[in-house]
Amino acid sequence: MKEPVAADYSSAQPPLQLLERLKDYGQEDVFAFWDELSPEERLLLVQDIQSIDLPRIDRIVRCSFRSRGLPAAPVELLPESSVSTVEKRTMEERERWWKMGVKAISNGKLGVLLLSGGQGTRLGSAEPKGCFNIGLPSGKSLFQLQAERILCIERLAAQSVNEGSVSSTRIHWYIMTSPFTDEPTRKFFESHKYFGLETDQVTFFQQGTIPCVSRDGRFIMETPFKVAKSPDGNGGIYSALKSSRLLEDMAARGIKYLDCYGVDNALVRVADPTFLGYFIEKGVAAAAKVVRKAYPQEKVGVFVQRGKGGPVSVVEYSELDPSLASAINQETGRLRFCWSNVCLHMFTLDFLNQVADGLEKDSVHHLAEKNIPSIHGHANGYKLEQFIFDAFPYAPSTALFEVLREEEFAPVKNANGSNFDTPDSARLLVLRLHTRWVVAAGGFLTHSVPLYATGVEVSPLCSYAGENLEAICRGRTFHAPCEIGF
Ligand code: UD2
Repeated sequence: MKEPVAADYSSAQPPLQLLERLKDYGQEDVFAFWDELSPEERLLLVQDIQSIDLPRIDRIVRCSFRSRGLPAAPVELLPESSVSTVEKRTMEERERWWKMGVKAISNGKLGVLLLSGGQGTRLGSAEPKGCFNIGLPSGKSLFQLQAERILCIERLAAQSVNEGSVSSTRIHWYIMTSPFTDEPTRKFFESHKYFGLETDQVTFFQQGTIPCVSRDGRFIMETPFKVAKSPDGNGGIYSALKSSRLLEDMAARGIKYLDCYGVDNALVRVADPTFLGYFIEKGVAAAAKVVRKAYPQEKVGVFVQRGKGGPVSVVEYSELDPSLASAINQETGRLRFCWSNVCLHMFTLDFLNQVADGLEKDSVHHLAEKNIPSIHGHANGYKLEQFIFDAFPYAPSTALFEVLREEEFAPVKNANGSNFDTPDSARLLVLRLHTRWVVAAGGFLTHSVPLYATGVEVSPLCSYAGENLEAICRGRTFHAPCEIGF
């Protein structure tokens, strides 16, 4: 069939067949400005509408609006048994899990999934968050820190298998972008030569977008010839993995487990062997690292049970009743809902295959009430998105693995000057942790600024979690701030 051209749209009427289809879904208003559009703009509008899977989007909008009106299953506390806590963890268990994880990685069983489609709006940066430099002595971006942690694990895995020699353990890194972050992310990796990774061990793929809708479910127009759209949430990963056929790619590479995390965490332990070993030993389909919630209003999801004995789920901070967020356990004096989601997940590939179908069939998306830029100024409407943790209720078995906030969770969310989760707060968390590593390995520090505001940075190429630092640090004095690298 011949591709349409602008000249095809010089007639006064919109294409009848397309108009009828839009009427089937109550979206004929997208043609409201047809008469005022040039033939070129009319072509762009037709192409924009044809890029939208109308039956699928209609199903998502209807299911999501309907679901909003239904009573949600009551929120119950997690049974204590569902969380592996730090205080109950023995050194023997940690060593066993680390060895199991390293072995699985050296056998090519682990893939890494990075969620990097979000925009850095709250950070005040136009660049993808992974490009952000939080001000460490090395000046490394979040992407570089994460790439070097992968390189470090590859080296440790190779050494573990062939004592001394370095075989080619390769971890495949799947990076989900959005239309907002895809091009700048690819360019950033190319300009930094993939931070020392092989180009063929990194796969970029885009998540989908969904039209923004008004309170009565109608598409909002960003311009007279363009429907307003937004990324479909980090839970868009499931449909994106399916449509890009990357689940087959993972199977072809022999990958069985996927470590899935958010880009905006300066302390993220990418491809963490301990977490992987725990996950394999538990034999579950889905797992998450959790930290104890710091304060009621902290912008983190919390793990709950949906109904007595119901599935493990996450209630996002934007959807948690404030009274539940502040509820205190009278015996311990701690927050009742204290196990925070920190966007650090592990899934089996089998489960990813199952859940992609389940989530698609159910189609329910979260409705985020927003002011949407439109032809009528900022329109009151909804962005529709799925969350990565919407998968948990579909999991036949789950496990939660507590980690220490000061070791593994340094969110980079807000611009410096904000109260929480800024580049400065993340930088200090990294410097304080690494300074503890160096002192524990026998190093000394001198500092020209107060120690609480500085420290040393340990390159991920030297150490993943503080190991193997004796040879570099013992008896040496480091002047903070500085990077300890190769
Ligand atoms: C996320 C978690 C929240 C808590 C918090 C901790 C979700 C849904 N919520 O909240 O429970 O763990 O982080 O810091 O995970 N992203 C995409 N595509 C999108 C939207 C986001 O890839 O369409 C990525 C984004 O690049 C980031 C991660 O998902 O890596 C978290 O996204 P966010 O910063 O929008 O989530 P936030 O901070 O509201």
